[in-house]
Amino acid sequence: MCSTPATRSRSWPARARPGHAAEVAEVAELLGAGVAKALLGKDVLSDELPYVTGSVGLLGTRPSYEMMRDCDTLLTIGSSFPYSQFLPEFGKARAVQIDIDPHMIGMRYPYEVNLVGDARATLRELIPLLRRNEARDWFDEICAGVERWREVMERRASLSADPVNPEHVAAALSPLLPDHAMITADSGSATNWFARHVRLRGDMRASLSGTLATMGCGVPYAIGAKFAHPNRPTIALVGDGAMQMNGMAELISVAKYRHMWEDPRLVVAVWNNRDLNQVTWELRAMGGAPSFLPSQSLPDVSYAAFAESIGLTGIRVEKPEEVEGAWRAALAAEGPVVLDFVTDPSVPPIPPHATWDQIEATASALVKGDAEAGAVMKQGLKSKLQEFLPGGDKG
Ligand SMILES: Cc1ncc(C[n+]2csc(CCOP(=O)(O)OP(=O)(O)O)c2C)c(N)n1
Ligand SMILES: [Mg+2]
Repeated sequence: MCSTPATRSRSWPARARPGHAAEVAEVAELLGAGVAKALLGKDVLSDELPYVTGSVGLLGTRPSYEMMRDCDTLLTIGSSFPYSQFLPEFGKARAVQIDIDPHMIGMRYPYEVNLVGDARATLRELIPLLRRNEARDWFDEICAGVERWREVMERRASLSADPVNPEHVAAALSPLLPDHAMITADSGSATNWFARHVRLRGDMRASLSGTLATMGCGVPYAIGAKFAHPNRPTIALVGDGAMQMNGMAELISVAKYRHMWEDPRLVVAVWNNRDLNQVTWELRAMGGAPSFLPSQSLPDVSYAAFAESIGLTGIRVEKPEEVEGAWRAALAAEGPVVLDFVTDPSVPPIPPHATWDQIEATASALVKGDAEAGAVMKQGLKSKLQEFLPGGDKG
């Protein structure tokens, strides 16, 4: 996606509270800008708005990446998003920052105008000073990129895998999410699928370990969310490594406190891929190192059977066609449910910029004797191919 130099454009990651959504949307519409969100701010603005490009960063979307790359102006609202390689190149965009914390001012980008204040109050004072940008070509391009990305994501999620495509698990949840749902995501490959496939809307809330990216946050965050809002359904998206680290023990707390919650629904969805998969991919993509099975592989534990053993409901899902029904059953249940999705570890979380270097590094890891080489290569190419299909992302 390209903007002409003459096009006045704005893009910004945001970590404002949902209460600021109306002002953020008004500014975007006035300026003909797109909005990218740091992961911790995913619930600030609805993913259903056509100009919301989704998450930004390594776990982000291609439209966010392109918008940051090509914009001529950056407005950052309440964000400490630190990865400057996913912001506009220094000196390329003129930048304005709004943050309530003066320590954040100028930390991540050379901002020309720094406004210390509450996001909503500051935007309210800013809005009357803005003129509507009549040139809508940049805005239209953003919206077209978002639409194209959604189609690519749908196709990726619909690919077959062995046995269940992990992207399909997240994609199937998204349209079923109840209003007022609260979602927590652990740190692992499923964080990618949460970032890219789960579309938040209305007053849904979501959180994860945004700064530390620690494993093990998913289930305890969900328990905390239930205590904060016992009348809202909660869904935790968790890897099997995190379950083995502490999530299974946390289920005992779920069993203990479940009767204190007015809305009984707490769903713990496990991506059971028998692997510390996010790191396996980091090793493959960044270092070109083959996956080292003794440190990466995990025992196949029945999370569903464990749930049943402590009085919760457990459902093991081994076939793609069972995924949607399992989500529906869990979201209609009268108590906490553990969904044990047996997913394929060879589906790659391709980064939003997917350079040839990274593809080559992946390939070289495979040549060096990765145990899953064949399956990985097949799945990676299948996924990448989706971006080049008609209507797909050509960039
Ligand atoms: C406490 C902690 N230890 C290690 C890491 C590094 N790390 C990030 S993701 C990951 C693998 C997570 O495995 P799993 O929970 O099975 O999820 P998957 O990536 O397989 O979906 C590891 C080891 C971390 N972020 N936090
Ligand atoms: Mg795993």
